[in-house]
Amino acid sequence: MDLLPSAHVDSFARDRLPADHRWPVLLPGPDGVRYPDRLNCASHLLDSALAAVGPDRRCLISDTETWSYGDLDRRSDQIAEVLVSDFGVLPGHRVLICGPNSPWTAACWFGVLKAGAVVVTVVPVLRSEEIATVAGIAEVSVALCAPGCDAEAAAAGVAGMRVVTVGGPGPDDLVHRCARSSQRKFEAVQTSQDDVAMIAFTSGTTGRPKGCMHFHRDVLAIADTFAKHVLKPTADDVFTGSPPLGFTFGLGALLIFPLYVGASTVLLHRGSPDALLAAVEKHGVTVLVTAPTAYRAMLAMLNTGGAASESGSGDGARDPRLRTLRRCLSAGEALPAETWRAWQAATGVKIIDGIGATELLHIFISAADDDIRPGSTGRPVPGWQAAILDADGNPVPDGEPGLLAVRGPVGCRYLADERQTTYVRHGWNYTGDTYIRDEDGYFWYQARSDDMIISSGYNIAGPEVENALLRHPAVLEAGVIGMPDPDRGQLVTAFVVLRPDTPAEESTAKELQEFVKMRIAPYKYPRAVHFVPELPRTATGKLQRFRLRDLP
Ligand code: 3UK
Repeated sequence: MDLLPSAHVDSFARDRLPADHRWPVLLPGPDGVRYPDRLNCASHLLDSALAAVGPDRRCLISDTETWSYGDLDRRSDQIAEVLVSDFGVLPGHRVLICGPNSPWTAACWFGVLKAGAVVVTVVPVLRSEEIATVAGIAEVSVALCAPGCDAEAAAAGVAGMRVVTVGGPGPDDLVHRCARSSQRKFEAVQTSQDDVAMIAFTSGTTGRPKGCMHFHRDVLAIADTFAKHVLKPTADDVFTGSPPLGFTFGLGALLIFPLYVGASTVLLHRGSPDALLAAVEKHGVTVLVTAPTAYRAMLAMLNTGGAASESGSGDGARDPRLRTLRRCLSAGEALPAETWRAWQAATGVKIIDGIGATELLHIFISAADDDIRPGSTGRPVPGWQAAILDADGNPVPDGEPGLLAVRGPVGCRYLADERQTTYVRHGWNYTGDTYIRDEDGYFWYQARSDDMIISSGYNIAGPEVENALLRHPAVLEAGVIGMPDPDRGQLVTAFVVLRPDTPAEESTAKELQEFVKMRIAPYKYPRAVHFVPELPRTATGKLQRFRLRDLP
């Protein structure tokens, strides 16, 4: 791969890129977008926004404070200066950021990049052992930690890693250091567009985390593809949502995309469904970003006279608290048609579903407005290509299930990891999902490829059974897996969270089984049904199907 001259003094990241022949094919962005050779994505984003909307425009909002674009620019300059002068951070060094969604966490992201360093993001709930793994792989020199995360980071005991609190009481705290720093403008390091800007660790449900390396230009490419062509935000939008800034879904949708157009973003410490509803009302939110489970949980809380179940379709009464909502985005897991319809009935808003991956930074298949086909993820985002292939790289005919393969302006580059050869094959990124493409070019999610259930010789996609269960009004959440079975190989087994007023008894299980048989091919019905108080989920909200096996 011909890379431009690097501005990194420490070449750690570039030295650990996969060998040339292991890269996927990269496509130029849509509309002939070309990025300058020297590009710092942080200063580029901020300078463009400042030029477009001015320094006084509100940018980051939390429950206690509001920062303008000028505030964010100034404080991220100070952070960069403190990193360089107090901690000796050099271009190319790795700086870990661990904190809840907040203006200071966002400012750290910009400050680290302005200093030319590489951001390593993690979700704030990580424990010391997990931090130790990630910080060890990325050889982190400084960890910027919100109070609450600093103890875990210190306990991680990573050699050579200095832990600095952000928003703590001591005089060594980053916020205090910033207040003491010179008020001069920090000249952002003029990185190369293909210098590594960030290392994002996969939220993968099993195994050792993989560090995904993304360039400065990649950060802009996700805005120039998905945000510009599908989400289409404007400067008047107010964003909020639940995904952490340490997860690329949240980083893109709650920080990059609003700043790309000069909009504002409400950063919530806790993005629980009730907190989201409250924030939408309090701040007049127009763009809401969260995962399918949270949309279902919010539906159960809305004042719409129960428009959420199958019977209550059509335009029910709309909850006045959500009247400012203009756009809703869902990713992380498949969005069932039923959830989509219930949300539209309750709010009037058509949720934009989109599949993204940490390896590819953000969303590459999606649809908005009248292009949406409920239950389908959508079509390739402009700038991206998607295909259904078999393991040898041959195309699978439309209408038949196969492996989802994609390529676009961003590609998978694991940090020194052999699993690169599993994710990237034949020049394509294989996401690990089984999909069907229909003759209109729409992509329909089936299951994670390793989650396909094989029972008595039939292939059954767990999510299809889950979606059928979710259509029953008594079902809040459902997870379906294949349990080992001597007769059938695997037994379709459902784990169900019931609404509080429904009895967890044999008759309910029978009713759910009959309900599923009436809606999808009867051989797919769950032969075993277990009622559980909640489903196991990752820090990023994904159902951990492998953990269901240990539940009964
Ligand atoms: C699954 C979906 C069906 C799918 C992510 C938006 O989820 C993100 O990244 P991860 O690395 O996981 C990737 C995997 O998650 N998935 C995500 N979205 C959907 N499945 N429909 C969807 N809409 O298995 C994929 O391979 O945690 C999502 C933006 C950035 C992200 N990192």
